[in-house]
Amino acid sequence: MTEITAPKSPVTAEQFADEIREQLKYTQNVTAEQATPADVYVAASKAVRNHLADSWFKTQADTVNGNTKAVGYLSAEFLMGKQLENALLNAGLTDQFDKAVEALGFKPKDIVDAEYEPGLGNGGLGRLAACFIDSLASLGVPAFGYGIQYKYGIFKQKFDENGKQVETPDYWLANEEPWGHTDYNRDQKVSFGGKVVENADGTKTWQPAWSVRAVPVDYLVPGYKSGRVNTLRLWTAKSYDEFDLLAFNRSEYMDAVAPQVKAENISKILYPEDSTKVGKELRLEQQYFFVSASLHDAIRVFYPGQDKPDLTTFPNKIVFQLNDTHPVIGIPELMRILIDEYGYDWDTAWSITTKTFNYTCHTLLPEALEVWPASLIGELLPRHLEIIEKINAQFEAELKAKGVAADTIKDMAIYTGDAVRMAYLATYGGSHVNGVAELHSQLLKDVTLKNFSDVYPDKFTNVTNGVTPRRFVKLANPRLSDLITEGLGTDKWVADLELLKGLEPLAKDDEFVKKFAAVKKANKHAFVGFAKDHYGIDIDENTLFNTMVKRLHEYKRQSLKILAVISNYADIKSGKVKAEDITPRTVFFGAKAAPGYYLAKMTIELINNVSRVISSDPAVKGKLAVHMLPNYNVEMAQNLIPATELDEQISQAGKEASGTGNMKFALNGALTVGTLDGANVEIRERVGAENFFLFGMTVDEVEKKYAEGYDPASYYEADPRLKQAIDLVADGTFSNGDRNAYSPLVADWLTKDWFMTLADFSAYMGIQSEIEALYADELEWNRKALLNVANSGYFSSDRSMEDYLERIWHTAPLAD
Ligand code: B1N
Repeated sequence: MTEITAPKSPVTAEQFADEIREQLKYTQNVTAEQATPADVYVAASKAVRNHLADSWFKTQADTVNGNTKAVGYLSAEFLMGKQLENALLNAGLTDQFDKAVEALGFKPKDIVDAEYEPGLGNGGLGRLAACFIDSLASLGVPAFGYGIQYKYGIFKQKFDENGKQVETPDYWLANEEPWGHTDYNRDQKVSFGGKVVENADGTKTWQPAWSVRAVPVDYLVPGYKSGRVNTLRLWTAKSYDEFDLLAFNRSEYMDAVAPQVKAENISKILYPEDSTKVGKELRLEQQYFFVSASLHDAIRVFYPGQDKPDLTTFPNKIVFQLNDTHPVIGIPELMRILIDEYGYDWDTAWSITTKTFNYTCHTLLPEALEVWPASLIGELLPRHLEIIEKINAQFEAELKAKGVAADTIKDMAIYTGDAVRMAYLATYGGSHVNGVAELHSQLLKDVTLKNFSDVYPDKFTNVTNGVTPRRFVKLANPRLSDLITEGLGTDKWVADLELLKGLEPLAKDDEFVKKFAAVKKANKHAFVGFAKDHYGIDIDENTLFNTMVKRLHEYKRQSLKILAVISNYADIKSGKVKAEDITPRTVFFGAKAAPGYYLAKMTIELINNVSRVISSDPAVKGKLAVHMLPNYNVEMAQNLIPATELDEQISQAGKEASGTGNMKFALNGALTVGTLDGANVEIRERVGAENFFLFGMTVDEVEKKYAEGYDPASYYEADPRLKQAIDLVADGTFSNGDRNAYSPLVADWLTKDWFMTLADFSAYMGIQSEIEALYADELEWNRKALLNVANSGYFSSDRSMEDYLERIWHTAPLAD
């Protein structure tokens, strides 16, 4: 039946329309006349995929045969965002698509919108992985992303009538998903449980109790105009035992499918925790599942058809990056593969393994570093626990030989007897450890991993995060993109973001600054339409658009922002600020809270109720509005960031490892109000202190205050505005008179306030007058915003990848 012909390249719009028609007819089985936008979306996606196929095959062949080492990015999360528009851009097919779709009688936007966003990540860490693989393909570096194709992604967030977060399952595969190709013939077996037996010759054999079938689903990762297409290989778990016939015959139907359910559970759901402690058996199963399958897959790819490959060359073929501790079980797994499956001795295996892995740490919160109970590893992966014990013994001997003191050695234990510390295992078992912004990497060396940095100083390095300019400027902000291209006289900046520096002189040109201001205005207008369509809300576009979007966490301090909003509200309502002194503002929040994170969920409820009270109060109409937008995701980011004028990056100093939203906002011409935390520090350095609203305690000041003994209530007593804001939360103003509604939150602020929201409140309020004074001068505001764009080219993920290539991976793009 199928009669798809090979795509012609370069393709005309007419040919592309024919290809879509062909897909409609032969794979969707509808005529162009019957087709809906959803049909055309699938058909067009498949047509694009076909266009990429030859480049994909060639990239694979060059990856295996070339003399450039590949990169394996091991990550439990890849938060890809919608694929079609990005694939069209990178493949150079956008114009043909637009015309072809119009010729078929559709609007391109309706087709692109028909895609359902895959939410296979929680936030920054997952989105970073997606930006990195885009950049690697764009640079022409051979790379594999390896992860899990979760059946359910990050939950969909709704709010109930009381403003509480309600999570609903994200069944993103409900309809045909044209991008992933399930490759049943490249499956891997992954085993669990059982016991280890010692053979007569002293070797060990693991006799597992059960196995699952890891089936890869391949996604193409097209580089931007690079002609290269890499692979994102996401594993899905299937059962070997379709069902248990014996049980079935006894008509115990539920029991009969039990093995299948158990196996398929492994890739069923993404853990919705973000930088918090998880530690669940299923999570360890997930981690081992994708890492074991990926390592075996790499051996299959690089040593095709070889029963006895020379794996001493493995580190020359591929280098694996461990995206946080989630894939760190890969270290003992590679040891096991080398020793038990391929017969290498311990020392050879260790030498191969340490050369193969590197570790990126994404946090500073000690509780977020994964620690697994040894009993759990012993039950699920008994052979790995033995290997970990042996790694630990070798490590201790090495430390002893280096003269490290006995208690320090104890503090540094990878295996404590009860638990396995995955960050320590990763640090010892790999070649390099990096943090994700300069300040973060420094704090890793000075605090979190200090002992390790003392003993192995050369392992430690920094690579500051970045974001892909393709998705977050070119696609998200077409108006700004056109203006940049006009200003620079070239569109080469899309692949070479440092070229934005060329805009700097234009900040002196008032006419250009006005054009820049007009772009922001148009983006605001467009977002008003988007918000009306998606959330049914009315937004006044003649207000300062002020945004705080990110996961909800105490350390990120959404509390600080909402207390400031409450204080503004009170001041406007009481007439304390005169009407002519008010800068009308619309404050946008977007944030998902982990379902079990009590205070985070209560903060969402508070924001929703502050929003409700403010929007129904005529006294502040046109002056202040607050919106908690539901279900913050990549699509919302692409629409909201270009429309934002003021971005909030107000975490407690020393807690946000990097942040990547901060980079996206600066690149899209928002000014930042922020603390000296994470990559804010580097953004401020680059865009200029005069173009950044800095406030709040530094890391050192925070440390000092903790040491002195922090008393939040003293700040409440000392600042009447803070007292008033907290009192309004406590007295039921935002809970229909119910004084208990937020008492846990209020009690936490006044007695614990672990992240010192109260201590930074006065400084945060203080900076607002500066913000508002500047905003009153439209030209000056936009000049500064343009300087943010001009000086943020460094924050391209292309630059991050170049840093990894040079400092960690020691590899290079494929030759043409
Ligand atoms: O990783 C981002 C950084 O920009 C952010 O500052 C950082 O908070 C974020 C457990 C995490 N750190 N740790 C996680 C995610 C999921 C999970 O299950 C931890 N995410 C970050 C990119 O470097």
